[in-house]
Amino acid sequence: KSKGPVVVCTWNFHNATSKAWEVLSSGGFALDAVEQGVRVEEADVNNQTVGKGGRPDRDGNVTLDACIMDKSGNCGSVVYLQNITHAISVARKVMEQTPHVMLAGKGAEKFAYQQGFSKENLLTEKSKKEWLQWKKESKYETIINIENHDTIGMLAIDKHGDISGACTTSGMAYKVGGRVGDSPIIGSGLFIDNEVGGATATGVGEEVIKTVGSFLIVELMRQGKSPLEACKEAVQRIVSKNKNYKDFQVGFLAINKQGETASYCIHPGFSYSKYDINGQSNNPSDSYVK
Ligand code: SD4
Repeated sequence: KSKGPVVVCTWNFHNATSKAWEVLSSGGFALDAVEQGVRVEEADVNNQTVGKGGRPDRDGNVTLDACIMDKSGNCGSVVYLQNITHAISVARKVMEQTPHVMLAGKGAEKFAYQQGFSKENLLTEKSKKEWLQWKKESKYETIINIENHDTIGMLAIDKHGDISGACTTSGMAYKVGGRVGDSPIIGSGLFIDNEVGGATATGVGEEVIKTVGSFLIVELMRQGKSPLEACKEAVQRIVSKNKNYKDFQVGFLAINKQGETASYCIHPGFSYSKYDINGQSNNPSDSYVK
């Protein structure tokens, strides 16, 4: 049993863990905490990797991926969602209001409007300007630790000891139209098993999908590994399968049922934000490449 509530999220998204802690410290559920937490970043137009203000695909469309998973193993996901800021809340509606797990594109958007979400333009002037600049050369490359923050994946344990998680992103900047990353894929960008723990991922989603990273980490913890050992082994798996690992970043974050947390990544620069009874902290991640 864990020692009280705790929340962690990828990168130094301290506003997000603060919001989640508000929910947890007043006795709220982990599921509400992670949804409320990541919504902070979705709404922040200065965060160009999540929600509103996110960088577009190469055609200039901002397309969002998100998923959420609760203590009972229920999950909801949206992929290639356009014109809606809070993809995570649409994912939660998919989980709670439909018999399905995943909705894509136009169908997801239509469902969101039916659920009362409003249509918004997600492409800010800043992101539009940068995209137009990028178009001049149209060179697609993934930038390691882009501005030191990207996808937000969040894991929380509430006062009942129950675990939930959420993950939301605008994906890789200037991706091919239609591209979906790991973030909305249950088992890749996020996985929760309330008996064991949870894990979430950030970085180049293709590499995470190929090794089903978050599921792998939870299964390794089930076998007795600590969160750190499990994250390390998942990074090791990617590195051993792809000789180009020097060119891309992947970072994993995990929590176990006892409330122990850890992260590990390929390249230095990744960190995670944590909030528990001891307050808030930024936790730099150990990395495979030193
Ligand atoms: C993805 N892992 O879509 C996500 C987020 C990302 O740089 O863009 N990371 O692959």
